[in-house]
Amino acid sequence: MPELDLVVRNGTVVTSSDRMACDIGIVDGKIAALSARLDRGKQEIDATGLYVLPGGVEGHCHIEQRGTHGVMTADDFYTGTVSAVFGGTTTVLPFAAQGQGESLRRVVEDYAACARPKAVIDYGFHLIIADPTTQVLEQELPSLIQEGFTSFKIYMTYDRLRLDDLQVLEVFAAARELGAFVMVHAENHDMIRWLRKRLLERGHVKPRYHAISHPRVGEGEAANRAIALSRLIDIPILIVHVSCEQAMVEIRKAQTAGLKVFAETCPQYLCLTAKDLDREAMEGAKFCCSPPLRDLASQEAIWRGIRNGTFQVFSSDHAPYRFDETGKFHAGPNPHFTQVANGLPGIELRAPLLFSEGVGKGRIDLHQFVALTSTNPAKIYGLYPRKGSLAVGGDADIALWDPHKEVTVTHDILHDACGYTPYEGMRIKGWPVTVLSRGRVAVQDGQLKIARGGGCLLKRELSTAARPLGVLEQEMDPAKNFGASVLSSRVAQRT
Ligand code: DUC
Ligand code: ZN
Ligand code: ZN
Repeated sequence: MPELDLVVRNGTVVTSSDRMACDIGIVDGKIAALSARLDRGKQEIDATGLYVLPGGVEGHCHIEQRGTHGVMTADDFYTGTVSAVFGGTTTVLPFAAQGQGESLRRVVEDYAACARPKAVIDYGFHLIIADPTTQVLEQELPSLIQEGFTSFKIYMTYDRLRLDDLQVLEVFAAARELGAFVMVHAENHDMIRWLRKRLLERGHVKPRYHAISHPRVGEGEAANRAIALSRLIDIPILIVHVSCEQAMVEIRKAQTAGLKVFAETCPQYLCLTAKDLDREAMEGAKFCCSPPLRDLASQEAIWRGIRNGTFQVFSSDHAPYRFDETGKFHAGPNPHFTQVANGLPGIELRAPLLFSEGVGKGRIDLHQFVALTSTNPAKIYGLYPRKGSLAVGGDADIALWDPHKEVTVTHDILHDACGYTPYEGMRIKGWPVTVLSRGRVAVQDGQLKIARGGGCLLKRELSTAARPLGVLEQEMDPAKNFGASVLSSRVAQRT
C-alpha cells in the first residue's frame, strides 16, 4: 500500500449499515484502507470519542438562484457551500433553474460558471424544467443528461414555474426514455390561487395567511395526482419537501402498492410550526416557505414517516432570503403574504438538527441518520458509492461528529449570508467538529481550511432508482403493441 496521506484514527466508523471501531486511510483524496490499526500517515487526525460518518449529501438547496419573485438568494456558491460544510455536508445539489423561454443548456452553463470559482465542496445541479418545449425535451435534455445532469425538478404550483398535467406527462415520458429522475413540488395550484384571492379580498394580508392559503388537502391532492401521472408513464418520482400527513399518506399508499415513490422532508417541518408565522412586527415573514409550516400533529406524522421509511431523503430546501429589502421585503416594508419571498435558510443546520432531534432523542438510530442525510440522496441522485459511503475507492468525504458537543443556535455561529436563522435559540446536542472533503481538511477547530473554488462539478450517473418498475398500465403496455409507440418520442406511422 502507498504511504497514506492522512489517517483518521481511533474513531467509531458508522455508515448506513455498519458500525466498527477502525482507522481510515486516505490517499489522493480517496479512501484507501479501513482497518483496525493502520500505519502512520503523513497527517493524522485523532477521532477518539467521535463518530466518523460519510459527509452529508444535500439533495435540495437553492444557491445563487433567482426565486419566483425575481429575488436573488442571499447565498452565493461560496457562502452557501461554506455554510454547508460547517454543517457536515460535503456535497450539494442545488438547482439550475430554467425560466420561461430560456434554453436549459444556457441555464446550466450560467450556473456552472457562477459555481466554478466559488464552491468549496463538490456540487452538481438538478435541472428545474419550467418550459418543457420540444427543443428542451428532445434536444437539450438528452445531451445534458449524458453530461451528468441526471435529475430534474418540476413544479405543480407557482405561476412562472408550474406545469399543467399534460406538460407533466410530457416531462415524465422524456424522463422515462432518457433514464432521468424526476423530483416533484406537489401542491394544488388552483386551491392556492383561490384561497389567496379570497383571503386578500377580505383584507387578510399577514404572514400567517401564507400557511392558510397552502392547505394540506392541496398538498395531498397534488401528491396523489403526481403519483397517478407517474404511474401512467411508469416512472419513479420523488416528492420533495413533504410537510404533512395528507401527502405522506398518499405516498405511503403508493409505496405499499409497490410503486417507486420516494419522499423527502426537511428540518422546518419537524422543528417549526405555523405559529411562527404569527410572530410580531413582520417577523413571521422569516417563516414563509412552501409548502408552509404546519402544526405539532404534522410534526409527529412526519417523524412517523421518517421512522417507518416513508421518507428516504432529508434535505434543507435552503432558500435564504435576507430579512430586508433585498430579500423577504423586496416588495416593500409591509408586504402582503403573497409578496414575501418564499424560503428558509437551513443548509448548515440540516444534519445537526436531525442528529440532535432524531438520534439524540431516540427517534431514529445513527444508521437511519446517515441514510437520510447522505447515503440515500447519493444513491437516488446517481452519486453512490463515490459519495454517501465510506467504502475503499470512494471520495474521502468524511464528517467527524462529537455526539456530546452542545450548541445553542444563533445566527452568529453560522456561515450563511442570510442574516438570521429560524432556529435561533434552539439547543442542539451533537455537532460535526471536523470535516474532510476529498481528503482535504475542510473544517477544523471552527475554522475553514479549504479555498474558494476547490469544489468540483460532479458528473452524476443515471440514478438506479430511476429505472421503471415494469408496472405499465395495461393500455400502455408495449406487449399489447401500443404503449411502445405512445411512450416513444418518435411519432409513429398512422395506424
Ligand atoms: N419553496 C420552494 O419550493 N422552493 C424554494 C423555497 C420554498 O419555500
Ligand atoms: Zn419546491
Ligand atoms: Zn426548494
